[in-house]
Formats: sequence, structure tokens, C-alpha cells
Amino acid sequence: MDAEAHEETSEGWIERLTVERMVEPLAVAADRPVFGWTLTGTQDPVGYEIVVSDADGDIWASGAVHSPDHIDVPYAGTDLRPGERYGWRVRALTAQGRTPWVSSWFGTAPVRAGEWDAPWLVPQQPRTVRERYSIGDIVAGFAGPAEPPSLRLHPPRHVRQSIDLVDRPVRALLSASARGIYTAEINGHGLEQEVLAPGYDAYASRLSYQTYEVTDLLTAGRNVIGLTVADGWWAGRVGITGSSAPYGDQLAVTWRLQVQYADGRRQVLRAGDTEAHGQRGGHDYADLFIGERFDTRAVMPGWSSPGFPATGWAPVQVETSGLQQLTPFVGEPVVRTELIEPSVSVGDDGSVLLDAGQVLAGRLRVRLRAPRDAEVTFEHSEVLTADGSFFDNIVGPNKDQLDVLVCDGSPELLYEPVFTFHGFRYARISSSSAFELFDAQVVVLGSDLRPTTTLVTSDERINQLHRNIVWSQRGNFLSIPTDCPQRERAGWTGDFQIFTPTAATLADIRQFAARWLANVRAEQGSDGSVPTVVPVIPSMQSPGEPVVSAAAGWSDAIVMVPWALWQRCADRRVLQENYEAMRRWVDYQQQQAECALPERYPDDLDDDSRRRLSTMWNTGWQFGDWLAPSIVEQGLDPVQMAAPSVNSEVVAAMFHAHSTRLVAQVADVLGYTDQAEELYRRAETIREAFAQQYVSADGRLPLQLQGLYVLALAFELVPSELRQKMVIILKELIEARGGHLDTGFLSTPYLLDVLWDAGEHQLARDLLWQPTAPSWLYAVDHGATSVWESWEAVDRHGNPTRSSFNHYAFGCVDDWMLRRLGGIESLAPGYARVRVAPDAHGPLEWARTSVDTVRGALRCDWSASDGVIRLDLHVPPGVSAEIDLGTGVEVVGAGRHERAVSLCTVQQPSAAAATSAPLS
Ligand code: RAM
Repeated sequence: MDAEAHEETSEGWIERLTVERMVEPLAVAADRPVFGWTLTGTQDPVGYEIVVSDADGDIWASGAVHSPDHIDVPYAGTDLRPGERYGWRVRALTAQGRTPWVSSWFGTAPVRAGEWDAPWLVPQQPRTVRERYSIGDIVAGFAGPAEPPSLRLHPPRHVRQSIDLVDRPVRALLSASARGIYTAEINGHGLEQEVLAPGYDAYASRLSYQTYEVTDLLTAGRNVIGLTVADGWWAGRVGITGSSAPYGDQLAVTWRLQVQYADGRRQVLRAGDTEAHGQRGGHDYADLFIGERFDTRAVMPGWSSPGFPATGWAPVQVETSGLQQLTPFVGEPVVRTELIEPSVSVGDDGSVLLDAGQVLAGRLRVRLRAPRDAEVTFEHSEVLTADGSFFDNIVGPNKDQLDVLVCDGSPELLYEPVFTFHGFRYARISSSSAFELFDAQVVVLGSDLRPTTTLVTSDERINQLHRNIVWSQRGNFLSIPTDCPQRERAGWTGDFQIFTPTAATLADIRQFAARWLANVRAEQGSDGSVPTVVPVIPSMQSPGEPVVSAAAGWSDAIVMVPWALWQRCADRRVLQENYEAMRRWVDYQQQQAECALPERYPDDLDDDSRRRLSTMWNTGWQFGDWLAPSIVEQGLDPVQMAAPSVNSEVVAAMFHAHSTRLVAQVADVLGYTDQAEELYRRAETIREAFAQQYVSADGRLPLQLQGLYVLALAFELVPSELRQKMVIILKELIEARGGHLDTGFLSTPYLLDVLWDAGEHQLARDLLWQPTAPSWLYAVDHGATSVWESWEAVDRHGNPTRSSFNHYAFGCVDDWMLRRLGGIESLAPGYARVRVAPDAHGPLEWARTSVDTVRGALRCDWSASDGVIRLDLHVPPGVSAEIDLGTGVEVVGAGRHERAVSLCTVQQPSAAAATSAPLS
């Protein structure tokens, strides 16, 4: 069938043209970028046609491709040139005809990974003071160094360099990066959309550079490039210990400018081509955790403009080491994602309290007036005490979250910190002299990820819970996925693993995750171990610290994150890119399994047990089912942080089995049949060993913990004849806790599904709607606007505790809510097939859910009233939906489908037969 033979169809349209999953990206890193688009209308796609062009004409035409796929279609023409802009157009073929062409464009990164060709500019500066603290110090009550930050920290540096252009360019791309975080200016104009560049990477192996379109800022003749560099992640404080200089103690910048003139001439200018000079500017210091101090009296207006007399500026040193780490930034930049107008109240002492109404990651933007030399301070907190006072919930030194503005007496100052951000909801502004606040906004920062899901239900508490989860994702998806934006800001691999199915539904995180996974691969040990924090924070490995090089549920992120992205987004590339690393991880587990037995077993262990035990990875340092309430109650050793040994042993064995099976499935998807078979066999052996070693004949696990039962059931490690028994035990354990969950990080994602799939619908609902802690709605009822790390971060009397108020891990329940309450469940990768089976028998009267899938927008609105379930479903082209309202399954395709079913004809989902079966 030829594309031209198709009649143009009036129905249906192509939307959202993407390259590398982004709309009109300026500088994609991939040599063979992937195209994507979504479709509306009612016709399923049967093919497509793509044309790519440069300024001289078409360079690649796919021809009519007869495939329903329109996710990640790779470019297959001749090599693309770096730093180029290309146009592209696409039309879809459907059974009814072809859609009109739709056009878009993309650019390629100016320099390929490892080929950066401009040197570092190292301004004169004192080396960062090295502060090394351990978790032991913190537990011992160390609150932080005695000297104030102004005596320990150094000013960020301006670097200024003049360049000459022979003409005014018609296209100019500035690429830049830093050891530290930087802002860039050209001729006095800041490139302001992106913040905290170059972002956080495993710097020893990768350091991203950004590319900006700067054509309009340049002129013929003299131009000035100005970069300001501050400590950032490179030299500043990161991680729980608040130690400094994790990756280096000297700041540097590098840049490269690619210009094109009207007559076709091209020119590349680089840092180091001409002499550059450095000087401090208005900032006295800036640290991501501590905050910044900005002295408006020291600002040098026009410092990055031509003609500025840079007297007293020192020449910078030029250095060429470590340039091969530079790599084009992948994914969405960190930007100001929203401005919030906070509520404002003035205290008796003249201080001003701002309330953003929302726990978030970001900073303030204020307009104010204060006398010259006045010091205005901005304190930040996520929570207030029951009586409304400021409360410091952040454990560890150097987490001041305090910005200081020193005023120059101007009638109006506009101030937003540049080189820091905070985790907060409340901010208190006070001043050494009277000040007038004209206005204040809260600037929300985060990676610029496109939200893809809505969930609104008849229960406002559920809606709030959903919003809290969305906000905790926003607060923690900032350059890398972090555990929390105030205490650690660390890329804990387990936290992201747990949350990926939810995260990948709530936003398009494919590129964000791809970049982080590149960091994980960079940090993977030569023995295949996968660190628990990526990028690795060297200070967490200081003497006396537990060096956690691998842990069950954390390291498994290398398998489980890609797998979740494959399931939700049909992201095959993430499987390809990480397959080798996954294999190395499961091989590592296998080796570990073989080389040691858990200590608690006697030396004279029988051969069978020895063989079984050495089939499973069940040794070493583990977090276990981290933060399971009953374990927390027993008191974890805060320095060791290790889970009790039996918990460690069993949890590690379960993840070993699970990851091995998942990697087998990945091998299957990628067509590596032999490897798949071998891995399936291996997984089966582990499964059998697990059942024999850890599951008793009456279905008991060695520890009576809900989480262990949940994981064993979810990972299908249980002989089928024992499943029912184990469900009963799980129910009893829940009952024994008064109808409360007692699951930790690793098992919570599966808790409600395990119950639901066993027919225990009411129990799953009861746990979700449980108002007393530990429960999700406890936090909601106690005013949460984000997900808490600890179920009772605010205690029953309304007193906050010293835990994180922005930890998305337990927000993993959103995935369940979207599937079971919202009613949209993906059954085949990327929602190619979905099940629409909302829970109309629970407390909800209605729900409206939408998921903007990689194939297009799915919408499910349902209500249950007057004995009737009504459904209004929108299915995008290329998706088939199994509607199951309790009267049998009906399969429908693209388009709108309205259904009404009488509730009495609906079969009530049976509570598992298990409920009545006696315990043996
Ligand atoms: C905590 C982090 C994180 C968790 C680890 C084990 O300090 O906040 O959430 O993954 O410990």
C-alpha cells in the first residue's frame, strides 16, 4: 500500500510531535534520535511516513512504513551533523486514508559525548573548606560547625571573556558547563530559563553540558560571555551528613559558541581562545543546602557587557583535564515550574511569615525595600509546631536553608536566590532594620517534566492524597530523582525503584530516567554491584560509615526502573540500554549467593540447606523492608541503619529471585532467547530454593511481618497450594495491627494489589481509607500537602517530628489508585491494551481519570448512583480497551464509549474463599 494511494482522511489528527520524547528539542544527544507522535480520532494507525530535512532539502524519507508503531521510531538516514537544526514532518496512515502532514523541528547537540573541545576556565579562588561528617556524628547530636557560613564558604566567581565576531550571526548556539553550578550571560543578558545547570551527574564519569540558542544576543564585533559559578553539587553540601566538596574543591567553567553567518560561514569560539578574567560578584557565598548570602552593595552592573572596565579582575587559569566527561545534557532542564502567591502574615516582631500552602522545592522571589546595610534573612521550613512556631525538621549539619540579602538602600530590590533551593512550605522574613515587603512569590523548581495524569474523585481526601503524591514527585524530580529535597537530596536507588510505576504514569519521565540510569551504569561496580545512592556521594563512604555498595530493593533499580518504563511507556530503548547492566547485577547477586551463607546458620549445616542457601543472595548489608512500622517501633540502630538480619536475609533472597526473572523477561522482549531461557531457569531454581528454605508447610515465613508475605505473594515465590494460606496469614497480621498496614518501602507498592488480586477488595479499601496511622489518610487528615517519610511525621497531638515531609516512596500507592479507583490499567506495554474496571463498590461515588499515554489520551469517567454504574471512556487510536463493569468483558477500540450498567446485575467481587478457610 503506497502512502500516496491513501485518500486524505478528515477524521483524526497527529498531535505532539516529539524527538527524543521532547517537543522541539534544541540539542538532542542521540546519534539516531527517535521520533514520536500521538493520535486522536477513531482510526487505528496502520503506518506512517516521515521526512527529515535540513536547510538544503530533504535528507531522509522513511517511505510508507506499514506498522502501527509510532513510539520511538528511529531516524535511519545519513549521519546527522552536530549542532544542526533539522525540520521533520510526519503523516499517519489509517485504514481510512492518510492524515495531512504535520511538521516540527529538532536540533542536534553541538558536541558528541567525550568530544568536548574547549578547556576549563578556573578562576582564582580559595579551595573549598573540606568538612567531613559521619552519620555517627549526627546521631551523637552534632548540630554543625560553630563558625558561620560566611567564615567557611567562599564567594561564587564571575568569569568574563571578550570575543569578536566578524558579523552578526544568523544562528548561534552557546554550550556551557561547570564544575559547580553556573549561570550564563551574554552581553549583559542572562539566559534565565534554566536553573541549577549543569545539574547533578556522577561527575567522575559524566558531566552534562547545556546548549542555548543565543542568536539574538550577539552582534558583529565585540561580545562578552559571562559565566558565574557557585559550589552546587560539585563542591557544596550533599547527602545526609552535610559534608562538603564531595566531588571537588575548585570551581571551573567551560563554554563553546557555534555561530553561523548569513553567507553560510561557520565559526566556533571556545573558552580559552582569548584571555578570561575572574572576580567575585554580589554573592558572599552560596550552597545548595545552607543557602546563599547576596550583598547587593557588591554587585557590578554590566559586568558581562562589552566596555565594562574589568579592573582588578584576575586572569583565569586554563585547564584541559577531565574534558572527556562532558556529555550533552539529556532530557528536560531544571526550571521554575510554577510561581505561587503565598499567604502573608506579619508577626509582632515585624517578621513576615509566608505560607505557600504547599510543601515544595524551590525558593522565594521578593520585592522589598530596606535601608542600606540592612540584612534581610529568609528562613525556610516544611512545617510549623502545633502552636504555629517555626520547626526545624531537618536532621544533620549544614542544612540551614537560610538566605541572606544585604541591602544597598535602593527604593526597590528584587531578589531571588540563584545558586540554592530549599525544601519548604513556610518562609520567615526578618531584617536587622525595618523593611517593607512589596510582594513575595514562591518559585517552585524542578525538572520540567510534562504531567500526564489527572485523578479527581468524589472523595476530597483521596484527591488530596493524589495531589500530595504529585507534589512529592515535583519536589524530588529535580535533576535526579531524590529521596527528599531538604535533608539528603540523594539519588537513593530504592526510593526511585519503588516509585517508578507511579512516576511514569504521573509524568513523562523517560528522558529524565534515561539520564539517571546512565549515571547508574557509570557508577556500577566492576563486580556488577549497583550502589544504593546514585550519583554516589563519596562522603557517605568516609571512615566509620557503613559502605553500602549493594542492597536488595535498592540496587534492583537497575532492573525494575527500566522494566516499569517498558510497561508504562513501551520504552524498549531503556531495556536495550540497560540490559547489560541488569545482567551484571543479577550475576553479582548470583556470585554473592554462592560465596557466603548467612551468619546465623551453624557451621555443620546439612548439605541440602547449604545448597539451597547458596542459591539465593541472602547475605551482606541490607536495608530490608525499610521503615516497616513494627521494625521502627523496635528501634532501628540509627547508625547502622541495617535491617534485622532475618528480614535482610529473606528480603534479599526475594529480590534476587524477582530481578532474575525480570531480566529473563527483558531478554525475551529483546529477543535474546538463549539468555532468557537460562535466566528463567535460574529464577526458577531460586524460587524453589526460597520456597523450600523459607516457606513452611503451613505457609509461614520465618518472620511474621506483613511486608514479607506481601513480597512473597507479589513476586510469586509461593507454591500455589500455599497462596491462600499465606493470604490468610497476611490478613491476620493486618488484623493484629488493628487493621493497619505494617509494610516498609519495598513491600508497600504491592500491598493493596496482593490483597485485591486475592479477592480481598474490602480489606484493600479499608487500608487505603484507614484514618489512623500508619495510613495514607492519617497524613491527609493532619494537613499534609506532600508525602511524608514517616507515617506519623506529625504525631497524634499535632506535633511535628524530625523527619522528612517530602519523601515520595509511600506515594507509590497512587499507581494502585489510578488503576483500581480511576479504572485505567495498562495490560500491554505502553497501554496498547488496557483494562477499564473501576471499583464502583467502594466508598467512591465517581472518579474522573485521564492518562496521556505514549499512544494518546485515555480518559475514564465513571459514577455509581441510583443503582447504576455509568462509564464514559475515551480510547485513543491504537489502543484496545477491555471494559469490565462486572457483567463480563467487552473489548472496544478507539473512540468514545458510554455505558450504563445496573449495579444489581453486577457480580460483587467475591471476597477470597480464603476468608473462611481455617488456618492449619
Ligand atoms: C534514608 C533515605 C532514603 C532511604 C535510605 C535507606 O536516609 O532518606 O529514603 O532509601 O535512607
